[in-house]
Amino acid sequence: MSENPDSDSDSDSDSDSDSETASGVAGYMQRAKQQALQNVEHVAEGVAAETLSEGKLFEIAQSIGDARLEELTVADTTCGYCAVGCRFDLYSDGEEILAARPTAEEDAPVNGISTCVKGKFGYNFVNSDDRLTTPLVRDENGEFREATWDEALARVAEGLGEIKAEHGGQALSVIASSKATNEENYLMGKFARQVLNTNSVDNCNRLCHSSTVAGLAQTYGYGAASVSIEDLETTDCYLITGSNTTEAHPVIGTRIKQNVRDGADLLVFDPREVQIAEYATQYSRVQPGYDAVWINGITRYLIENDLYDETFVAERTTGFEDVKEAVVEFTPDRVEAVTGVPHEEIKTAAETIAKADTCVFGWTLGLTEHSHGTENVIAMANLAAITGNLGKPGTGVSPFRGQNNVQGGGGDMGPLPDNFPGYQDIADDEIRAKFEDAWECEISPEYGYYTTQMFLAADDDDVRGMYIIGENAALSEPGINHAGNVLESLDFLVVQDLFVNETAEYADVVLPACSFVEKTGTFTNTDRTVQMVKQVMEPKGASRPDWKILQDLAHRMGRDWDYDSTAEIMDEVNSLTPLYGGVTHDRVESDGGLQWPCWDEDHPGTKRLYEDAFNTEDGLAHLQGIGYSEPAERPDDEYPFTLTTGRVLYQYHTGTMTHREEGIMEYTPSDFVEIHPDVAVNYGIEDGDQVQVESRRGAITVPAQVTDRVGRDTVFAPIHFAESAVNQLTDEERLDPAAATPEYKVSAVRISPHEGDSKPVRSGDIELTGDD
Ligand SMILES: Nc1nc2c(c(=O)[nH]1)N[C@H]1C(S)=C(S)[C@@H](COP(=O)(O)OP(=O)(O)OC[C@H]3O[C@@H](n4cnc5c(=O)[nH]c(N)nc54)[C@H](O)[C@@H]3O)O[C@H]1N2
Ligand SMILES: Nc1nc2c(c(=O)[nH]1)N[C@H]1C(S)=C(S)[C@@H](COP(=O)(O)OP(=O)(O)OC[C@H]3O[C@@H](n4cnc5c(=O)[nH]c(N)nc54)[C@H](O)[C@@H]3O)O[C@H]1N2
Ligand code: SF4
Ligand SMILES: [Mo]
Repeated sequence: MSENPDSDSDSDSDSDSDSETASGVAGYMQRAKQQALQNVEHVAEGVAAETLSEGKLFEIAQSIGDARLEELTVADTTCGYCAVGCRFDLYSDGEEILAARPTAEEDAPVNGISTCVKGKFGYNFVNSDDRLTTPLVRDENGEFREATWDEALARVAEGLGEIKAEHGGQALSVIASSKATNEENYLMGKFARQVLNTNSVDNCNRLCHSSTVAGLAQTYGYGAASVSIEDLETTDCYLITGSNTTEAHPVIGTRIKQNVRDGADLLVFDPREVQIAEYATQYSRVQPGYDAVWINGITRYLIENDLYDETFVAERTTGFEDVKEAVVEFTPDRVEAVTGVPHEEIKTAAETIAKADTCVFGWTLGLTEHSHGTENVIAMANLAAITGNLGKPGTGVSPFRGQNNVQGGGGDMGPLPDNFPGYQDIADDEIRAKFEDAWECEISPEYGYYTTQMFLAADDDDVRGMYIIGENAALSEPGINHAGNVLESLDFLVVQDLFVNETAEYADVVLPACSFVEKTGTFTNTDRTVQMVKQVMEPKGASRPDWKILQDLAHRMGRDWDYDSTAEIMDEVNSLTPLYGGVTHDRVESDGGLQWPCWDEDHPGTKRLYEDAFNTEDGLAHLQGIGYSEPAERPDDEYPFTLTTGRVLYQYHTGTMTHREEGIMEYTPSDFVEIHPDVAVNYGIEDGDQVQVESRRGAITVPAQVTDRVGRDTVFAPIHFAESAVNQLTDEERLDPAAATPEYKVSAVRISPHEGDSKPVRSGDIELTGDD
């Protein structure tokens, strides 16, 4: 074996000097990181999508030497960051994760040998010094002290139990975790209903794609992507909107770019000229918050010019006349005045889609995180249906899902106020009876609170206690000045996490959970593929997998749970959830992933939805006319800019995982605000200057990134740092009426050089309605 892998690696020769001290496997990650950083200087996305996908770093890994690897534990597992669902082998020496290397290609249906920088390097958090290794309870002075599991669980059972006894179970709520496995999320829903007697259980999907789920469920029947990754790789045309694909779903971004290089058309609509736009056949800058308007504009053009698929509409849909009538008002002039998209671009987009044999409609949060996100999604669903782009190879709708397991854990497993696992309605008597029977409890037919509503209900004492599992609500909820007050004033709060995150600071008891490398179960990715997650390390300290913690708590609160493994939990899921009827661990393992619906043991799983019928009673897609909509808060003289918020490639959400990664922190040490160069000149702001961004709810100060990626009337800030938590600026009350999603993508703000006055230096020069 090679003790000094540098000698047989030609790809990282520039990074040797600092790594001479570290040899063998320990040096591998160090050298690979240095190499990544060199590439980072080059182009941020390059490392993720190009270098790694070319397998360059994997070649270095080869040089670790097989003999040495035998001393390590290895597990073929699924990435715990985003919902692309990349698979790879993780190597551990028992203390930390040493390397991620490609697994057998047939076992990695989505990524093959590619990963992004997070899946490849983002593991320092697992063994970081501040990992929670014991339970914590508040002492008499209000400080945390370490406690035994026995004491901590007793405190939780007592704290939650008292509220339940005094105010009823509905005064309690649970936030489940889309970071955790399917099996664990199934138990979170069961725990809420059976043990706590509340339907108020929800998760981060509420802050994310719940408007997608609502919009697609209403029109097609399933609130999920209809496509397989194969369709994404082979389609002739993409319409992508509100998705920073190369940064938020890098491996999918790479697939799309490859297909575009091979000749596919790519239409991108986004207020920011994000990197995927550089590859587009046409990029259209849109005014944030008016997506249904330009989508309806395209639909109108197609109908007026007879460019829609009449056969598909006649045979497979209802509601076409309603759509036809609704889009009449979206004339070219109106669309351009409202959204900034010129008629020429609407026309080209419509004609490109009509001409293409197949088209995929891809979107993410730019479409959903609005006070009318569900309407945006329905407008998109109408467009996909009238062009006949459903149920055939290379066609379909593809909302790129967010957290690693938000499709499965955040939806399919039913930790939801209105649905049991498999989207079975809790208000349906027959279905409720099935679960009451299986879980031996009574369940109210009344829906519980959605996450965003839980925080509002707490103002009226309708929620008094919360159990928050793997969710950093103190930073990720909208309007966190309000959310913080709620967390502070709860009668009882228990947080179950890997760290004392900002939410745990408010807790009465903190329970230490394990990360995905320390447990076994399944995740479901963005194309509905259920994949295995395998333990490669022992739990750090006294931390425990979420399912074991829930089981212990259920025991203490009078329920006799007796699962020996997550496979057993999945057996219970199979028996109660038709969609997952045949999704057993054995099948998932031997098939290398299984896509739902998978009705029974013999069913092969479903690559593509709606090949024969939609999931509605009559089997048809139910189209609905969508009228004009606009953001709930619009810019005005006082707050003249639209703030939109989101992500960067190297960071993940509130940073609990990525902030512990030195290389990542060197590259993205803080949040920032993107400001158009003309605006910067007017305000006397230079690149890197501190800028105050202020809304009606709060203010943050961040460095300026002067760039024409944004238009002149829009500013953009990421969501990754507590010091500059952008959710101080967003609004907790303006929610989508169907899905209760907040309007993270539009807030009215003003900007000023820090410590300066808020008036532009040369006021009046800014064209507020202008576009590039
Ligand atoms: N690196 C990284 N990857 C991640 C995550 C992460 O934190 N870091 N998080 C994961 C999660 S949970 C999710 S949900 C996904 C999110 O994935 P994305 O939704 O792609 O991420 P955002 O950065 O929120 O980007 C939203 C996009 O919408 C655009 N946009 C803003 N406002 C509007 C609008 O009004 N209309 C339109 N059409 N577009 C608009 C923005 O310019 C941006 O391109 O990413 C997942 N992947
Ligand atoms: N302004 C603005 N706000 C947003 C968004 C936006 O675009 N703009 N996006 C929204 C979206 S889409 C999302 S998904 C949310 C994300 O918001 P959150 O879900 O709150 O963000 P994370 O930082 O991913 O928090 C996950 C937590 O789970 C812990 N964890 C990781 N693995 C495990 C595990 O296996 N078990 C347990 N118990 N804990 C674990 C981590 O330590 C971390 O504390 O943010 C939302 N907030
Ligand atoms: S693209 Fe997503 S799933 Fe794949 S390695 Fe990166 S974070 Fe993990
Ligand atoms: Mo998300």
